[in-house]
Amino acid sequence: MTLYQPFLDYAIPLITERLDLAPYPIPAGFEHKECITGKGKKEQLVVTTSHAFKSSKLRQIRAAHVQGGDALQVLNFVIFPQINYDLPFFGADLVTLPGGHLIALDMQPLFHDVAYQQQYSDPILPIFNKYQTDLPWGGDFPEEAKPFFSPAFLWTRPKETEAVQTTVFAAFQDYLQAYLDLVDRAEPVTDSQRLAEILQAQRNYINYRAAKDPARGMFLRFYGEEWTEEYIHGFLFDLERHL
Ligand code: DBV
Repeated sequence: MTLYQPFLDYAIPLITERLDLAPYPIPAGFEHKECITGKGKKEQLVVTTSHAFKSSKLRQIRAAHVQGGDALQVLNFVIFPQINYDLPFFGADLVTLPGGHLIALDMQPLFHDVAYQQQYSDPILPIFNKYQTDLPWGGDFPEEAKPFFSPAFLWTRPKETEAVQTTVFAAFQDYLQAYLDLVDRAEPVTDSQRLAEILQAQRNYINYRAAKDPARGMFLRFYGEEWTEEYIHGFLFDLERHL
């Protein structure tokens, strides 16, 4: 089973069609990594693949896809805008573990003022509302992560795999399309004060995610410390390396 492959198979052609896409370099050793976990009958191949692109308005569009059998499927898909745009991040964390499914989808904001919400959250709220009944709030959520999410944050723990394949997949498509609509409308920022605020907000977000990556433990177990830390800082959340 590869639960999230259809999500990638949807996203990559869509961004190819809608953006002036170019490849984004993936450091050697990170395009494809595998290991075998467990012993005897529990032996399981775990494959992690990476995908990355950029466009004139988007600094990095990247996906990390972990495939390790029925009880381990992850697609973490994040879009980091160029630092001269005040666009939110597109953040999708689609996680299937032995304990169940955990889904996070959002346009993660740089700022929290009313004007920013009107521009970047309000257009998403109708989509969010459309899925609220079928994909209700998932409960327990780290307090310190709250500043990084918008009012349209879809956080849910579907009981059925079928709900992931149908409703979550539809929500992912709607959120990604709506994000690309925001990108279409975005104009570059030139005010130096505003540019400094954008850079600070991007660094806060990316440094938080690199520091608190919930996948760190999993990657450490599979691939060791050196690979994991370089993957996190040199690919998944790499802004500091490119300033
Ligand atoms: N999460 C990532 C990356 C992943 C990834 C790069 C490549 O940011 C996977 C893989 N997320 C992943 C895994 C788990 C989670 C959980 C494997 C399960 C961890 C475990 O239970 O062992 C949203 N993701 C989570 C959780 C949240 C998120 C809230 C629950 C774990 C927890 O309580 O911390 N997405 C995540 C998050 C931000 C975000 C915290 C913050 C800005 O954008």
